[in-house]
Formats: sequence, structure tokens, C-alpha cells
Amino acid sequence: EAEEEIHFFFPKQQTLAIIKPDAMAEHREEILGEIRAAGFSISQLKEAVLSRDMAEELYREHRDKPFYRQLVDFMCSGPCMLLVLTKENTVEEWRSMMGPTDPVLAKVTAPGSLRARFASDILHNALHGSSNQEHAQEKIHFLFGDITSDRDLTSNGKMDPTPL
Ligand code: IDP
Repeated sequence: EAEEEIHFFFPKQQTLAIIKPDAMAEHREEILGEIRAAGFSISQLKEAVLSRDMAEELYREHRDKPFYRQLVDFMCSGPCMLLVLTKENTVEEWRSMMGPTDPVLAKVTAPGSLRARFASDILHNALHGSSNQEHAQEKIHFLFGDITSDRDLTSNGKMDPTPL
């Protein structure tokens, strides 16, 4: 009797990841390496200095938080790397790979996570990742516009910086 192979197809999902200004100089190549090693496809990638307006829009959901102004200042303080990551369950997997928001907590509960390793404090925490699929789609569209081709830049190494 022939064995039947059962395939489960999970639709690929996209998330927005950002290497924040604090991690760009020292840790960007290592972070990109880890992203690739974890099996994410990097379907979009660009380096940019966010304008104030863009940072405000990116974190619009946090506009009433006490740290909103600091957060916007920080996100505009230098170049970021903006990435669209594609994988199964990518929103959740990328958040789990980043670890908790506060590196103090991350070091205790997720010592191998990227924030445990690379974040300085709860504000300067190295990385962004969308919290759900709806935000991911909205912010990807905001930062990249209509993505027509789903390029896989995973093995492409470096790209020329593309200022916004
Ligand atoms: P997340 O990035 O882990 O999803 P959020 O609560 O969505 O965390 O906060 C967005 C960003 O705002 C954080 O990544 C961090 O940079 C900053 N942030 C969050 N909480 C605080 C805080 O209590 N003080 C200062 N900055 C904060």
C-alpha cells in the first residue's frame, strides 16, 4: 500500500521589522545574519532616516503614552533598517525572536533573544516588530508603498542605502 504524503500548506505571512538607530552601527550585520539563519525571507530591505512625521505615524497607536515623544525623537535620531520579513507565522516568530520590550526582562526570561543581547534599555531596545497582521500590513504599506514584486533578498547581502 502506497504511503500517502500529507502536506500542510500555511500561507506565508509578512511582518515589518526595524533595526532601530541604537543597533545600527554595532549590531546590524549580526542581526541580519540571525534573521536569515532563522529562516525568514527578507523580501524588502531599505536603510532610511525616518522623518518626524513618519516616526509619528509609525507609532500612532502610542500617541497617548508618556514615552511617545521620546520614542519619536529616538526613532528619528539616525538611520534605521526597514525590513519586510516573510515566513509562516512570521508576526509571532519575529516577536519571539526579538524578546520582551524591556531588555532587563528579556535577559531573565529570554536570554537568547535579540533584545536580551543587543538592547540598552526599554526605549533603546534595538528592534521593532509589528504586534499583529493588521498593523504589519498597514505599516508595510505606509513605509514601502505598494509592493508589486515579492523579492527574496535573503542571500543578497548588502543593498545600497535608499534614503526615503
Ligand atoms: P514592542 O516594541 O515590544 O511591541 P510597545 O509597547 O509596542 O513594545 O512599545 C513600542 C516601543 O516604545 C518599544 O519598542 C520601546 O522602544 C518604546 N517603549 C515601550 N515602553 C516604554 C517605556 O515604558 N518607556 C520608554 N519607552 C518605551
